[in-house]
Amino acid sequence: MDLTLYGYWRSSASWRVRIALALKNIEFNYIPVNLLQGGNTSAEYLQKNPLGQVPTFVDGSFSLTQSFAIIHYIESKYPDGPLIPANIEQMARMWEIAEIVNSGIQPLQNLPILDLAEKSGISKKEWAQTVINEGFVAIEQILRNTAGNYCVGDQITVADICLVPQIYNAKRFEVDMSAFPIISRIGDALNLLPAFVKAHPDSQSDAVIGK
Ligand SMILES: N[C@@H](CCC(=O)N[C@@H](CS)C(=O)NCC(=O)O)C(=O)O
Repeated sequence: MDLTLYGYWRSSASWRVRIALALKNIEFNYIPVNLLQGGNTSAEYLQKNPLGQVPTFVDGSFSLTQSFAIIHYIESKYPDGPLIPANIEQMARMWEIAEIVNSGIQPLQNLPILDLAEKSGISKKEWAQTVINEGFVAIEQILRNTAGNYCVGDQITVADICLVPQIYNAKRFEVDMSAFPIISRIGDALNLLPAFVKAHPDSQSDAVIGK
């Protein structure tokens, strides 16, 4: 097997790539990078990922970082079971939702930012709840017009791939999900699907259950 994913069980960006691979039934080697023990800042790992983040995806001699770039690559190389709608308006809407998570929420609730917030006197929980709530209010509003079974109609897309890990984080930080009925309904439906079960943090070799 020539495909390798460097990830961390509870990293939402790694989780997105795992979901994409699972939905397309693509097998890969999984190499855990322990973020809590600084595995992402070792000299060896920084050669693969200069930002010192996960995921990193390696296909033979081709190495790639950034979950969206990786998912694009996977989608282009393995087009069966498309994760991006063919309809351009739906595609644009999908990226709109995905980017709210990717740019508007996830980077702001990353470990180093949570540490900074705490040093500035705002608890990690309050900070995370604020940024997740703001993003989810926007997404819930968009979903009122776009959702079918999933975020954009009935096709599972990159928007759903981003949403599921973000809901997990929202629950970790005790965000009141009753304000987000469509997000909750879609998340519940997706979490029952075998690909999402396979990609879940608790199913990974580096999972620390009960944390
Ligand atoms: N935009 C990047 C985000 C990657 C990212 O934020 N990874 C986090 C885990 S979800 C990470 O490695 N954090 C460790 C750190 O920043 O020290 C992507 O989509 O791949």
